[in-house]
Amino acid sequence: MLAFGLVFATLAGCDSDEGDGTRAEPAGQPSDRRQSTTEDGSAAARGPVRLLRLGRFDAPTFLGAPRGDRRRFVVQRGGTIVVLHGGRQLDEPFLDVSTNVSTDGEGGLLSMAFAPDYQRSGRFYVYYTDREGYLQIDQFTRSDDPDRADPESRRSVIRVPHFRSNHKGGQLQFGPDGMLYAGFGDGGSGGDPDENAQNLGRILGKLIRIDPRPGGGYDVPASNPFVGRSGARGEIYAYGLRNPYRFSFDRSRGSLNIGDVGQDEVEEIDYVPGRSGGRQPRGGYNFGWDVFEGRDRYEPGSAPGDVPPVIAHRQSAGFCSIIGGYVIRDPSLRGTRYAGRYVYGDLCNPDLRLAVLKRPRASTRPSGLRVSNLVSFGEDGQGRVYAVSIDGPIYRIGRG
Ligand SMILES: [Ca+2]
Ligand SMILES: [Ca+2]
Repeated sequence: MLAFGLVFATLAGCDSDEGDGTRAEPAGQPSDRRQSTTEDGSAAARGPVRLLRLGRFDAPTFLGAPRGDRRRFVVQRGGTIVVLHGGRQLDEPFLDVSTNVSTDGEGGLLSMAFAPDYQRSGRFYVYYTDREGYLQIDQFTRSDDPDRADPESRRSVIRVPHFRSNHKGGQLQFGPDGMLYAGFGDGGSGGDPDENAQNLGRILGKLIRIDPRPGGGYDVPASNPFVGRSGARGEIYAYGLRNPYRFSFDRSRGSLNIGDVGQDEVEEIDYVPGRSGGRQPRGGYNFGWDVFEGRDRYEPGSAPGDVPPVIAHRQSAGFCSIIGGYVIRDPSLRGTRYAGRYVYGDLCNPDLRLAVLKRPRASTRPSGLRVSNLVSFGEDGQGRVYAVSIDGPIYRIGRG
């Protein structure tokens, strides 16, 4: 297994993938206005699908935006979030929590999520590893300036002790139901030594589903699958996960898609179809770790109701840390082979892959697009999808 943190710390040299963008961009000029013309140019709207370079950032880990908003927000590992208007990056960050953030191991500021009612409430959430060894989710509120958060508005939502350097989780997503979902790794090291992932009494190795309170903290929705079960944490939505570093909901059909980073052999994608009306699955799933790694038996024991992955890639084939992505619902990609496909990748294997998700097994193939040191995907307010490299560049998957 290749540790995520080691790769984070290893900046690759010149990246030939950058030639896939429509323009070469001088290094260190992320706010080059000409890029916005290129990246958003309507003249290119009917061209082939390619990687359109958005810019270069400081160890970016995620990209997001409020629903319907035309801006893009880039999360940077050290603790800042920057705003782009068109292709132009504003000088002042939207938020700077770098004094709270630790970048040890696989840590850092790892993602953000905007409340579904963000236009009215101004509330958003960030996920980071703090300097005391905790996984921390905070709520902040926009200031009177729409391009700046109010740094004084911080409210802690949840704080989870996690004292090893790896398997920090890191994803926040609002579901189709308006609830906040977060992914926590199993506690780190290897082989889940604390046996967290199969233990419903612990919150590590899980996806959780919570309803944040405006004043801080959260409520557990009564509809959560383990509410009322003796010895189980009511927050848990799914379990048996090793490091669900990236997961998403299909914004059209509500399906749950998880990239669960493997141990020494297998990287996997987990998939549960949504319900009618684009609603998310009910929850309660056991994705098998650490009784199973992919479809392989890993440790003795039982994993009741194990839901095996729909895609498994062996590390012997060049995979090391799978990076879950999104089902592409970008209207500008209608009629292309990207529409309705799930895009995902891997930190070590530069091929971005496209899958038709279905149970029990999905079909998958390389897209032809390649990004080195892929660390995340992102989806903006229009449903456009991006690939993020920890080396700095972010690309939109678009026509140009
Ligand atoms: Ca174990
Ligand atoms: Ca699994």
